[in-house]
Amino acid sequence: GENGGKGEAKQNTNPDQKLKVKWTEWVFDPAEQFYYVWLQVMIFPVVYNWVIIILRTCFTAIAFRYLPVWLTLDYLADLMYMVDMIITVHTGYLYQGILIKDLSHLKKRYLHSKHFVRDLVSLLPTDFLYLVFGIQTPMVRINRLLRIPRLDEALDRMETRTSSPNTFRITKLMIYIFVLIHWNACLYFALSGYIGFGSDHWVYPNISKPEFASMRRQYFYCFWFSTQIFTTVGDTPLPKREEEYLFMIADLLIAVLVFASIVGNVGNVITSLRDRDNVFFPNHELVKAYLRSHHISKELRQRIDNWYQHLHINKKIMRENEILQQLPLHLRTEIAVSVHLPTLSKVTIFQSCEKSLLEELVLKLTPQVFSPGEYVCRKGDVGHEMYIIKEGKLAVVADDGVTEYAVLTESNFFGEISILNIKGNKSGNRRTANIRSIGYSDLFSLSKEDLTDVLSEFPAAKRLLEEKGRQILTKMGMLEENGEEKQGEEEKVENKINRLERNLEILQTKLARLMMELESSNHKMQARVDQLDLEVAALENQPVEDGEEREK
Ligand code: PCG
Repeated sequence: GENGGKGEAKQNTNPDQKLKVKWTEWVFDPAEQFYYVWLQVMIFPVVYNWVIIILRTCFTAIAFRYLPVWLTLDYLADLMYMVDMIITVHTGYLYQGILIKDLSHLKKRYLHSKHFVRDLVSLLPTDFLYLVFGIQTPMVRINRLLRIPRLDEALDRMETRTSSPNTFRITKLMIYIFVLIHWNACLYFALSGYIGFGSDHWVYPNISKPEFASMRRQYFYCFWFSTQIFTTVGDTPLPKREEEYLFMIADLLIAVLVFASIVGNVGNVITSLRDRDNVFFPNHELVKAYLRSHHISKELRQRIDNWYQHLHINKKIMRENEILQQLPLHLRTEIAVSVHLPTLSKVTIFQSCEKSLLEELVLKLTPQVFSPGEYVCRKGDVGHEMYIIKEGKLAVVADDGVTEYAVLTESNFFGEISILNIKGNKSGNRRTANIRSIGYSDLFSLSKEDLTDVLSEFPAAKRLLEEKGRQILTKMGMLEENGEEKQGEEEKVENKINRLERNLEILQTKLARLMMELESSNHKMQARVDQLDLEVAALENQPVEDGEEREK
């Protein structure tokens, strides 16, 4: 009872006993490999019973010929059923995320569950009924079929673990259909025997004919017969008797379901494959339709097609952020770190950075692919992001579009100058150079906001980046030095004007908001005053009459 259970639980926590836990007291974690393997082992006895019991019931010749084999396998399966029950008792479960390992509790839970009843019934020694019906009735073991949920559990687990779930699903479906056809074949043979073998064209031919006597022929013929019905591809002989009609009607109804489930499942697989592609790669069809409807020039359409083609051929995954969205942040970080950190840590500037900075950065990277000849940024544009080169070559080109100042390659970065707000940068937030992709290039972009966010927490990295930017600027003579005070002055004034303009804008917005507020409170006041007026009038009405009378 309750007390006994608690007593046992206390004994378990006794340190002496803890050291040498008897194997009978072992509790398995259902997430463990052992449990998974056991579930797979249990597939065999369950499938064995599902296939063989009906076979022996209907094909009596097969049942008799291999009787010793069947009996051995029967009791082996029973043994496994028994072990399975023991393992079920010894399987812990999660309560508030913690594995319950208290054996007495687990026992009580199992004994009170529906599963226990089902498991027990499926193992009742109904074989004793052989004494009544004789050994030729394997049907008495029909209760063994009740262990099917174990098979479901095993297959479910396999489906979540397998690396090719679609193949697995189709295989599972085919096996189910095979078992169904097998049952039907057995029933067909039994019905034929009942009606009389060879008594008409529909039933199984006369088994005394040597051609149809062999057991293999008997089984294969029946299997072929029911395959024909269930796949609705072959011609089946017309039934002659009422029993045959009923059998065929039932079969054809089942065949509809079988056919529908095959079509449905295969359709699902195809859809899921297409969905996978759609998630991995942006949807080309939609874009194509859009371009067509807007009469985009052929040349541009060609470039876009090429871009898509490049993504597909080289398996570039653009939407990784979307795909991984469903994972919790820490897992996403881990994945991003293991996928992109190698690239990021090759970038010289980040090599000296702390790991935590890289981990923060890595989540904010957006992959981008540029086609040959495309400009990533143009001189004079406002900079919104910087880029890290994962793969490919890009040229820093002069305004003429031909002269190349420098070539940037793998694990370089660019575009940082215009977003860093380097003091004395004459071009402010404008790009200082044109960058053109030479071939296809794989870049990571990092937005200004994200970079500023991250760098504000890592001032050392910020200084490094700024230093490099300043070097480039000095080289190009675009850094405001003391010697160029006049120009600096101009710049300063310009900056000031810019700032003032921005302030003015902000003030204007504020003013507009205030005006709105004023207006609305005005309305409210007006309404209130009206209300008060009414109330005063209502109050005054009587006293005023009194007063008038008094005056009179
Ligand atoms: P940004 O934002 O001005 O955009 C163009 C980028 O080109 C610039 O930042 C630098 O990161 C990068 N770059 C690489 N080499 C050079 C160079 O020699 N001169 C200039 N101006 N930019 C360069």
